[in-house]
Amino acid sequence: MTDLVRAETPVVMGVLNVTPDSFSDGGRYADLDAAVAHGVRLRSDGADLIDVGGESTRPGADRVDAETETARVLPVVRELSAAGIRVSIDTSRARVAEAVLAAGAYVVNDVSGGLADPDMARVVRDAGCPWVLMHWRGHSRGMRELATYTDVVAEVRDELSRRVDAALAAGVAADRIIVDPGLGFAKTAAHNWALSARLPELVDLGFPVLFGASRKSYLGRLLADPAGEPRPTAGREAATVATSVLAVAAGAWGVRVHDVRATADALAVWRATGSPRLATAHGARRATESPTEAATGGTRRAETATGGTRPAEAATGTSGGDR
Ligand code: PMM
Repeated sequence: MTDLVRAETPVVMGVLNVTPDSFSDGGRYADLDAAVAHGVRLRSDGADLIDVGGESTRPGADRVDAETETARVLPVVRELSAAGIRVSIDTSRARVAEAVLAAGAYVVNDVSGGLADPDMARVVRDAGCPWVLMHWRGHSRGMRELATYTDVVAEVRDELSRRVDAALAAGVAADRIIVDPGLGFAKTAAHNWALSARLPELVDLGFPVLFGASRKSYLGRLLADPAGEPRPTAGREAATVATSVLAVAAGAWGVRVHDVRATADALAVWRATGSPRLATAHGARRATESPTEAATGGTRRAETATGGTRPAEAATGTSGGDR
């Protein structure tokens, strides 16, 4: 099998949450057959990797214990892997990762970037598997209070760089590491837009960058109705596709999405057009325009309709409970 970390074409990771409470697909794939069938479908829609998660990370979510998490994900990973489908395990627990790697998982997707469980680096090093180190500042319950930055892009970059150093010091090979800005994790909508706009600064770290905007609440806020009501998750697909293609054009290695077909189709168009790259963030944006201003541009229509400021607030506010 080809090494996905070195893939030359953008990697599409399809989301498969076997949880009762994830913000977009929670409760839909709790049954094993339904979960496996959905994973197979995501694969045939064009996913390179199926990201199986057994614990919701939505803001404010309570944790489940390791046994419950393992019981949710293990049979799904086993069946998908046996069918020759590459699976990543979305966990921040070493015990869960170890059990699921033994059942055939290919990648560990750790939303805590190795911070939540000190044993994770050993498990990953011994398995020799790719490890997604996502930017994280704390568990879901308290993450809203941790969304304070002076320069979010510089700080995310520095904090990710420290996680990479810790992984390397623990013996993880450099060519197994993937980084991720962690959109919506201790980030407001304005922080997410800044990270999108200045993604090349994270690409400059020299590691593949995974980008996970799919259906997140900042897209719902951008597309708020004239009364300022965020667009529900089901209506955020076109915005997801747009942010994902822009991320790839800015140098992202891969994207993590719920609707694989839509993003895979859009990336096929991007490739057929010669895989155009955006100019660097610094050159591409007008010097006077902040990422937040750029983000609120999409709500101008709604602002005109209401004459108020609520849509702009919606575009810059803290991520809500649906992430
Ligand atoms: N987002 C969620 C979960 N896991 N993993 C990575 N690497 N990056 C992300 O942005 C990310 C993630 C959010 O929850 P969801 O599974 O309901 O989309």
